Amino acid sequence: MSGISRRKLLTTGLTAVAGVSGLAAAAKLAGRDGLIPPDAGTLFGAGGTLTYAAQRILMGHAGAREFDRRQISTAPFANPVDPPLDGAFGRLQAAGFADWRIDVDGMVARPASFSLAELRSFPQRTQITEVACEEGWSYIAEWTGVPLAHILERVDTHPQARYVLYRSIQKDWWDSIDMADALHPQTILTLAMNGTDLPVPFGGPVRLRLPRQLGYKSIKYIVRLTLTDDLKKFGSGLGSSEPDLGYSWYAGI
Ligand SMILES: Nc1nc2c(c(=O)[nH]1)N[C@H]1C(S)=C(S)[C@@H](COP(=O)(O)O)O[C@H]1N2
Ligand SMILES: [Mo]
Repeated sequence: MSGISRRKLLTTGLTAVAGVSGLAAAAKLAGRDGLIPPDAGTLFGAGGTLTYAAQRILMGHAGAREFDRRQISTAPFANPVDPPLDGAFGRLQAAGFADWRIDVDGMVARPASFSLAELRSFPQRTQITEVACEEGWSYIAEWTGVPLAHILERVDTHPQARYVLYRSIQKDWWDSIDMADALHPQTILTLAMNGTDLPVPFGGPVRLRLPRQLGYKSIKYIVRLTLTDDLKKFGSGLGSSEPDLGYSWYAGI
């Protein structure tokens, strides 16, 4: 899709949601680079562009719904990971994840590498939120971890950084979010679930939980965070591994 027709589509969609009075402001905002997702030119990106711009403009920093303790699912569903975990993961697991590290690099003043013990010593947030899978199931659990915003503050993110790329030990799984999601208080590097260490099937020892977006953006087994201003430099340039599988980069709910 060309830039012009994409912008027209975006403007049309925003008219419907923003109303005529807000149109001029909405079109101006949507035309800014930040509201065109990296996969906008793909089949799945077209719908995502409308949702992304509309949600950013209309909802700003609204949070995902949080639930009561009694709403926690008694039988949460762990989607089997694909591909299965390999020997390198097994060796780290056998050592109680003592050598697990999350490296933080890219557009930061102080690149760093954090152990799980260090992550546990940072301020924690606990929240009861839902994992909603694009395939239709969902469950509610209590998640505890370090807000990603805290990590970004520690490494002193450059003001020019626009995205956080996050990678799993499973090389096929990586993704990225914009700074609005990265700095949102509900975006946490999750270390515990329902009061115990995060179980491996749910992404333990550490998973990025992003309750404002669909389940596939909550990548398990995080080993690296990279701050960037240009997603085209990574993979096939679409911002994550999922567009290649047919999932849109932006999956706001
Ligand atoms: N590393 C990794 N992260 C992953 C996956 C995966 O296979 N590997 N699957 C994703 C998909 S498609 C979904 S729907 C959710 C499933 O989360 P759950 O197992 O907690 O239900 O995890 C996401 N994170
Ligand atoms: Mo999924």
